[in-house]
Order: sequence, then C-alpha cells, then structure tokens
Amino acid sequence: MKASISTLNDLDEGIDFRNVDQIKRGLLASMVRYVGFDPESATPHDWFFALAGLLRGHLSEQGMRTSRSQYGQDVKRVYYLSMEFLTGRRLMKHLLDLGIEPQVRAALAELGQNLDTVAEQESDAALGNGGLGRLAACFLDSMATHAYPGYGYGIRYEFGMFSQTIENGQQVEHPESWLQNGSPWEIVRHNVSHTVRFGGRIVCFRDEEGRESCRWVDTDDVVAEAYDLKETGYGGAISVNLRLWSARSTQDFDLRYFNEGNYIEAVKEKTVSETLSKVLYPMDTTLMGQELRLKQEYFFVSASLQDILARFLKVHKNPRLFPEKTVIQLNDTHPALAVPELMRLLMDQHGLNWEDAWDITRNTFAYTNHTLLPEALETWPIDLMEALLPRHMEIIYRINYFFLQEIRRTYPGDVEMVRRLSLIDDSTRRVRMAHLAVVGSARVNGVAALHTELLRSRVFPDFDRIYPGKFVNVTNGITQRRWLLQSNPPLATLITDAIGPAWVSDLDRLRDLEALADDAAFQDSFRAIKRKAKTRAAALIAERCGVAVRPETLFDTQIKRIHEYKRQLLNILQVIARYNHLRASGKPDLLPRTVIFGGKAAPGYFMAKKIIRLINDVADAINHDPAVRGLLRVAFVPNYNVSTAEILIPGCDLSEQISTAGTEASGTGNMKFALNGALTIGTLDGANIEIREEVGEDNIFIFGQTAEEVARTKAAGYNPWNIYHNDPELKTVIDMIRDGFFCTEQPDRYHPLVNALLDGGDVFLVLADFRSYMNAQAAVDALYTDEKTWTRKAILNVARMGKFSSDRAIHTYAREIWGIDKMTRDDA
Ligand code: T68
Repeated sequence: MKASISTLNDLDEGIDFRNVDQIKRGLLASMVRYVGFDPESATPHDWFFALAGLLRGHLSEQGMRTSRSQYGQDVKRVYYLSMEFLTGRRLMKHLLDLGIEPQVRAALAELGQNLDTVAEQESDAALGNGGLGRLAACFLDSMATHAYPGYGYGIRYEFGMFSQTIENGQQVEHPESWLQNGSPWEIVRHNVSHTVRFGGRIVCFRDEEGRESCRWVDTDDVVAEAYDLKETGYGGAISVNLRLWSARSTQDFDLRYFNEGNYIEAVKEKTVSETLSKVLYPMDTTLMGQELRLKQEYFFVSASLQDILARFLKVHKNPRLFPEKTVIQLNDTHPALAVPELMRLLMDQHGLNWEDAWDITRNTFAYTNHTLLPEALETWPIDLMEALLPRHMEIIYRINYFFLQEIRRTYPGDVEMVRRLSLIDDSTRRVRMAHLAVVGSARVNGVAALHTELLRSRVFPDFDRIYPGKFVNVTNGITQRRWLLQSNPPLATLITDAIGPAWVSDLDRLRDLEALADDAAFQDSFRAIKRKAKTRAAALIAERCGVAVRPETLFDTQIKRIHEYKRQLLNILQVIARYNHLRASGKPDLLPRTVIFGGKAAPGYFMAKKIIRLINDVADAINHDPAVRGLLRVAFVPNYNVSTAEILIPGCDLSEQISTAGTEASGTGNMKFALNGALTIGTLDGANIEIREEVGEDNIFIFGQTAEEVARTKAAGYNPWNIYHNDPELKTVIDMIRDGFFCTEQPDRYHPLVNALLDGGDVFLVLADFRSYMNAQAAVDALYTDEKTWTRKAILNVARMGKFSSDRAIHTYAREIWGIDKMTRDDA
C-alpha cells in the first residue's frame, strides 16, 4: 500500500476547488457523511462544519506533500516551541490562502447560505494571551508562505483565554471552550504519543570502564497525544504543521481501587493527569509560580523533543548530526526546560557522553526574549524542581558547574560576577530560566531594536560581555495576509488595483503607494473605505456595549492587554481632561471623538481590574452627559480577541501606543493599525521607534520621555506630587477620580489607583508624560480637521509599513539565526 501511492494527485475524490458545482457537491456529501445532518434543515453552524470537513481533507493531503518533500530534500528544519499560538479563526484564512474564496462563496450561495455568516460560526482558538502567542501564529503563516521547513509545537488547551464580560463596569471571567462543539480542523494522531514522566528518583551506576549512566525510576507518567493543525501559506502550495499535545492518563482506571469498589478514587488519578492540558494560564506579564504551570511546561517540552528526536533518527542514525538538521526556537523561557531535556534524552536514552550531548544541545537552541519587566522573568524553586524533575535538576547543576568554572577561569576572583551569572539564585533557592536559556542557546534575540539594546545593557550585560555576538535583534512583524488581505478586503483591493498584488507576499512593494498619497481620487477611495470600516466597528460597539457611536467622529483606539505599563490610565486621564474642557467651554472647539478601549486583565491583577472599572465608569458618565453629546463618547468593548481586532483595527483613525518608554518589548498592534491606515500617537518605546523611522516623524505623533530620560528621571528622585501641584488641569482630573466623581455610590473606589499615582511614586510615569501627551493630542485634533493632509499621512503610513511584515522577520531568523533555506517548490 505504502509503495503504491507514489503521487497524491489522484486522492482528491475528484473535487476541483475551482469549480463551483463540484464544491457544492462536495459540501453536500460532507454534510451528510461527516456532519451527519440533512442538508435540507442544516444551520449555518452545520454548514461551517461541512465546509471545514471538506477543506480538512484537502489540507491534510497538501501537508503530506510538504512533509514528503521535506524528507526528500533532507532539509534542515526549524521547530518553533511556544506555550501559546493565538491563531484565531481559520476558515477565511484557508480560503484566501488556497485562492478559492469566490468559488466557495458561490457554492454556498447556491445552497442558500452566506459565507460570512457561516464563517462567523467558528469559535476563536484563543490558545494565547496576547502578543507572544499572536506572533507565533504570524510566524507560522510566514514560514508556510515562503516555503521554510517549519514546524510548531504547543499545548492543546481545552480552555484557552477566558472570555470577558463587563458587569457593573467590572471584568468577569468565563471559561471558554473552543472545543465545545469539536474542532473540525484537528487531525488526531492516536498513533503519535509520548510518555512524559514526573517525580520519582535517579539511580546511577558505572560500568567497568567507569562510564556513568543514570536511570530515572518510580515516576508518575502522563501520555502526550498529538493533535495536528495545518497552517496554510499564501498560494496554498506549502503548509506548516502545528502539533499540539493533549494530556491523557497512562491508565484509565487504577485497578487497585476499582477492585475495592472505590470508583471515584479509581478515576481520580486519570483526572489529575488530564488537567495538564486543561487550561491556559491567563497571565501575560507576571510569573505564575504554580506547580501545574511548571508541569505544563515540561509536559509539552518533553513530548516535543521526543517527537523531534524520533523524526530525526528515522532518517539519520548519528545523533551528532542533529544541529546540522535541526534548530529549535524557544519562544520566551517557557520552553527552556528543553535544554536539560535534550541533554537527558541524548545521554540517558541514546548513550551519548556529557561533552557530546552538550555540544549538540548548545548548537541546537535559540531563545527569544519578550520582556524587560523583572517580574516576568521566570524562576522556579529548586525544591519544586527537585521533586518534579530530579534528573533535570541534576543536569542543570552540572551545566551550571561547568559554566561557572569557565567564568572563574576568565574572571579570576570576581565572585560577584559568578553570583550574578549563576543559573541558580542562591539567596532565593530558585533556578533562573532565562540564564538557562541563554547558556543553552546559540543565539538570543530581542524583538525590537530598543528592546535588544536594553536586554544587552540592562538585563544581560554580563552575558553580553562573555558571549560577544550571541545577542541579536529581530524586530517583530505581522502577517499582511491576515491583518490586511483578510481583515480589510476593501483596502486590500484598492491597493492591489493601484499597484498590483505582489505586496501580499512582499510587503515592501507597498512603497509604490507613496506616489498616490496626494492623488485626489485615491484619497477619496481611501477615505470611503475607512468610513465603511468605521461603520462596521460602530455596529460592533453598538452590539457589544450598547453605545451608539458615529463614524464621522475621530476613532481613537487602544486595544491590548490591560496593564499599568501600557498606560490605559494615561489615556483615560486625557479623556477626562477633554470632557472637562468640553463642558467648560460651552462652545465645542475640539473635534468630536470616539475613544475605544478593549482588553483583558489577568484575573488576579487588582490594579488592571480597577483600570477597567474606571474606564467603564468614566464611559458611563460621559455617554450620559447631554453637555457633550455628539462631541465625546467612550466605549469599552468586552472580550477583546483576534476576531474583534479584525474589525476594530481597520476602523481606527488614531492608534494609541503609549507605554512608558523602556517597558513594551515591541508591540505588534502598533504595526497592524498603521498598516490599516491609522496614525499612531505613541512614545519612543518598542517598535514605535522603528515605525517612526519608517513613516517619518511628520507622520506620527510622538510624545513623552525616552527610555533614557525615564531612567534619568527615576534616578533623580521623581516626585509625582510636584507635577500634580503644578498642572491645574491634571490636578482637577485626579481630584475628580479621587473624590468619586465617577462613582458617587462608592467614592473611594479609585483610591488605590490615585495612591499608586501619587504616594506610590507613579512607577510608570503617567503624570510625568501627561502634559506632553495632551499636547500631542491637541496636534491630532488640529490635523484631523485638515482632511487631505490627514489622509495623505495615513496613506504614507500604509506605504511605509513594508518592514513590519512577519515575512521580513522570518527571512531574518532563517538567515541569521536558524541557517535554514527555503524548500524548492517543484514537488512541494
Ligand atoms: C509580548 N509579550 C510583549 N507575553 O509584551 C510585546 N508572557 O511587547 C511583544 O510585542 C510581544 O510579546 C511579541 O514579542 C507577551 O505577549 C505573554 O503573552 C506572556 C504569556 C505568558 C507568560 C509571560
């Protein structure tokens, strides 16, 4: 059977996806055979499943072709290990990639269905918190589009990011099961599973030649079962496999208990094992020190590495060739246990000695850092590690021993250096995962120029000194396929009509739009498209918040995770100041604005939840005040996610990227907005700096202190009270919040926020940047009245976004970090 299928071409059951009639027949067959419903009475939800089922077969086949050509060409592969992949909905993406959207739309129409309604039925696969997880999804798209032999590994969480409702102005979290109705895209690999072990003890012995070998015994075992998703690339020729691990118990029942008649005890063990892949931790910046999180990390790392090694050894008998054929990218430190795990597998399972195993390991990994915030840098208690992963802890000690020996040789007598660099923090008895990742990787990268610079100078200065050239920058990017072609079809069409379609896989081509920035007809079309997108955003806001907003007003949008460093608070202070101004002046001299917020707070993050409540309280007061009717509206859109972003981003005029300089590693929302023709108001933080370089300083509103100034301000002994006393407008705003203007029923509700700003020292310099932010906002108002100039700048923003494609990022990784080539396409 195996030998007889040399080509996959005749497997397609005769469906030609260019042919509407054939799609229609395929859909009917899929409805009956796969979904099991009568097409006569099927709902849009059933049609979604029928269509997905039909496509899944096609995707699987194409995946097989890709995999065959990877084996055939014996290429070096990159494995992207990430605890999070925030892919969002898949249907429209696949249709665009395969180029069959019009045909499928027509086929469904003939069956009395609307493709958009059908696509709406899909639930978001929210297997990520925010930027880090979405970046991983964009990267898979770019790898597939440009034929890089990539492969993703992650966890198949049953519950992804929680869904958020706002009740009495406050965030309420609800579990979200994207798998409730099953996912039609997954391919379950019952035959691909690996045992992952925890606990137990280590038994070491020496053979006659004195070689030591160790065994890990008496462990508690869990089985990792593979579920595959095919990530298509544009053009549809190649796909990238995303393999997600689900935890299954090794035994269905503990027979001891079962025989004693204790049914509940008998299945308890099973339930405990299976909680491993149950839920995504919804914290994006603070470390969750829970045992379950550590177990999740090891679970997915161990399963992935066993899988990768097995695939490698199928073709290559010599493990020493591993780094020549394999590179493993660690998406932050969450998969850093991969370093000791690869050592363990090579030594304990494949018989290599320490030196060879270490040589292989440190030439295999690369590590991406995504944060400068000290509280987000992962560390784990030694005691917990020893209990759960005794063999790994031994290996980590040994890596550390050899590493510190080298340091002592190079810097004799420098005990401080040794203390700072150690993989173990002796004072807290914790393992520093970032140090483990740096020592175990060939390259370490930051995600924007400033971020990498600060990583080198502030977070890892010693490492940078001892490993010259190890730290490199790869500025983040986003895929234009999802964030323009798919989410903003009218703008995509306008662009393609003007400059051709090449930008879809080569975003630098957008430069050709510069010539049209002043073209009156082009400007008119551009404005009309923006207006329509705003109308769509307004409909979403009306539906979700019950707030009527007018598309003629300036849409000013801040959507992202809620965090003090991202400074939604600065934005709301500005909104209140504007409100006061409008009320006082009687005559409106400011342009009508709609201020839109959206984002989730980590469930245990008290201040972030207060900020959400304040925004909602302020929105309530302003939206009900007749004095500012038609001039100012505020909306907090609940349950911000990828699908919501796809609507709000195209319908935005002003993109708020206002983090304290030196805190946001890169940001990627900033890129999505500018690509869709919004102007940015932002600080010189993260990738904003590079966005300014690209679009030109006349086409962006920059304000606030630079990272260096922030450091100087703090060093000089920053006192927010001085600013409070010297800026009457700001003082009024803060007093209103403090005195309960927006919450008369509970006037002290926001005291914790006000205290953090004043007595707490205003860690994120909200007050320090307030005046300069107000000035930048005034410049926005002034410019928006000049329709032509505004539109010109917006077009120039689009035209100059080429750099921020994830394609550029992936080409850079491939060339400078991974050392991999594109596959040739002949049989791919
Ligand atoms: C984000 N980080 C950065 N972390 O904040 C953002 N963290 O500046 C950057 O653009 C983006 O990464 C991509 O590089 C995150 O999103 C997390 O989501 C996270 C999740 C779990 C634990 C820690």
